Amino acid sequence: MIKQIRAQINDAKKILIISHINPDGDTLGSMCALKLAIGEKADMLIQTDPYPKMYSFLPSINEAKTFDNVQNIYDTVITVDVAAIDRVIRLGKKIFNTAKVTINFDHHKTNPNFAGYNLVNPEASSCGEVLFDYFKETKTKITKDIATCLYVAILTDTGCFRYENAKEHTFDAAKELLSTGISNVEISKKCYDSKAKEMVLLQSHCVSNTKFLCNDKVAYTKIPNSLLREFNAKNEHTDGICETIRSIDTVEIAFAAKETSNNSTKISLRSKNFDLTQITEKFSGGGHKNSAGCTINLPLDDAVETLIAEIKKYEKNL
Ligand SMILES: [Mn+2]
Repeated sequence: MIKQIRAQINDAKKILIISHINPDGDTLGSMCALKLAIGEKADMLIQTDPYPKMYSFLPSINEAKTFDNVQNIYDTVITVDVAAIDRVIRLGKKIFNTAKVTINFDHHKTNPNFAGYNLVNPEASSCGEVLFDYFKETKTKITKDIATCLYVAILTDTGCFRYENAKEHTFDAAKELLSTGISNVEISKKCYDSKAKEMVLLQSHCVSNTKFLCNDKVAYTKIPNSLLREFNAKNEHTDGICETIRSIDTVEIAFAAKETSNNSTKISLRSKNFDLTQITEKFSGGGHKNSAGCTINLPLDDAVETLIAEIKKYEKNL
C-alpha cells in the first residue's frame, strides 16, 4: 500500500490535504508535515476556523485554506487523522467525493477505510507516527520543520508520552525527530504553557462543577453555551477539561458534555482502562480506547441522561 500511495502522490497534479473538524495537534501536525514533504502542488484545508491558536507555530500552517478560499480544483485528496468521512464536512466532503484519487492516513481502529487508498495503523500512537513510518519507508527526507510537525502530532496524541499508545516504536520515532535539532522543551511550552486566559478560567469553572457517579468512578461536567459567553471563551477552549477530570484518583470514566445547539450535544470521553469505543459506537461516534467522542442529537441535559444510562450498563466492569 505504501508504494501505491507514493505513486499516486507522485502522479497527482493538485493535492488537497484535509484535517478533521475541531482540529487537534495530531491532525494539524500531520497535515503540515505532509504538505512540507510534498511541496508546492499540495494545499491544506482547515475545516474549523479559527483553529486552536497554540498551533499557529506549526511550520506552513499559515498557508492553509479555509472554506472561504478553497476551490474544487483537486484531482487527489488526502485525509489525515480523519477517523470517519463525516469528520470531513461541507465543501471538503464534496471535494473528497469528486476527487479521482483519495488517500486516508490514520490510526483510529474504528476507521472504515473510506478512501481509495488507506494507510491505517491502529498500533500507531498518532497519525504523525503513521506518517513518520511512511516517510521512512519512502526515504522522504525529514527536515527540521517536518520533524517539528510530527513531534507535535505524537506529543499531543500521547498526552506527552503518558498514554498506552506510546510504545517503544513511538519513542524511537521521537528520538529520531529530536535528532534533527528540534527542541522538545520549546515545543512542549508552545503546546502546554501557552493557553489563553479565558481557557484556563473556563476550565477551572467546569472542573469545579464536576458531578460524580458510581462511587466516584464516573465524573462529568456540562458546558452550556451560556458558559462560553460568560467566560468570553471559544469552543476550542474546552479541550483538556476531560483529562483534568480523569486525573482524579477514583475516576475511571470522565466526560464533558458541550452544548452545540438546542438539539445537539458534543460528548468527549476519557478513561483510564475502560474501552470507550463500546459506548461511542452506540451513538455513531468513534475514537480510541481511552479517548473517544460522539454527538448526541438531544438537548444538553437529555443527552447527559442518555449517556449516563448507557455508561451505567458497564458499572460492574469499572
Ligand atoms: Mn490522532
